[in-house]
Amino acid sequence: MEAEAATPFDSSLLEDRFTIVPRLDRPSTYKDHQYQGTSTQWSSDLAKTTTLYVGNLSFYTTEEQLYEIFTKAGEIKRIIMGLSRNTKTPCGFCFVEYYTHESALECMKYVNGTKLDDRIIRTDLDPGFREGRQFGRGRSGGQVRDEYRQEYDEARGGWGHMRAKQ
Ligand code: GTA
Repeated sequence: MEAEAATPFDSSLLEDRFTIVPRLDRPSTYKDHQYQGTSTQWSSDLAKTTTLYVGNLSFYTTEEQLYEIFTKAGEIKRIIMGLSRNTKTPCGFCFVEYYTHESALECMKYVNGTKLDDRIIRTDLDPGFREGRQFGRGRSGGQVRDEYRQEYDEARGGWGHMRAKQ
């Protein structure tokens, strides 16, 4: 009897199975340095929050586009656009408030990491919006991380502020 030819081993199957995928449904280690409570309070606020911070947005993404994508995770109470402190124009982030904590968790699982205006957006659980938090805290009025950005990013205002000064 003739031996059956062995099926060639496809190593890519192994890679697919064992690649470690970052968990997108967990909050980051970020803590707002202007938050008034302790780290424990921050964590317990996150455990029941209905609010998300959304980062890596294009400066050109509109509130209407945000409603369209974030409504997939649940009914939205309000969206607060992140604005440059100086120009009062969008600077690449926003807060999304849902009616329920479950919607916020759904958003972390299914909207986090998706593409909007060709950018991978990042959502993070947030203890809740307070007046003033909608403004960038960078020296130029935009987001702090944009000041340190090394690469040119047209959809986020071009060069980072610090780089532009070099
Ligand atoms: N829930 O991840 C987040 C998040 N981020 C990044 C900003 N916000 C967030 N909220 C949640 N999760 O209301 C919120 C803030 C605020 C609004 C705008 O968005 O709570 P911002 O981005 O302009 O300012 O916030 P923030 O958050 O204070 O800046 P960040 O990135 O944490 O920076 C803190 C410190 O680290 C600063 O002292 C800065 O000098 C330094 N730093 C930051 N990035 C770099 C870098 N790449 N290199 C060197 N130093 C850096």
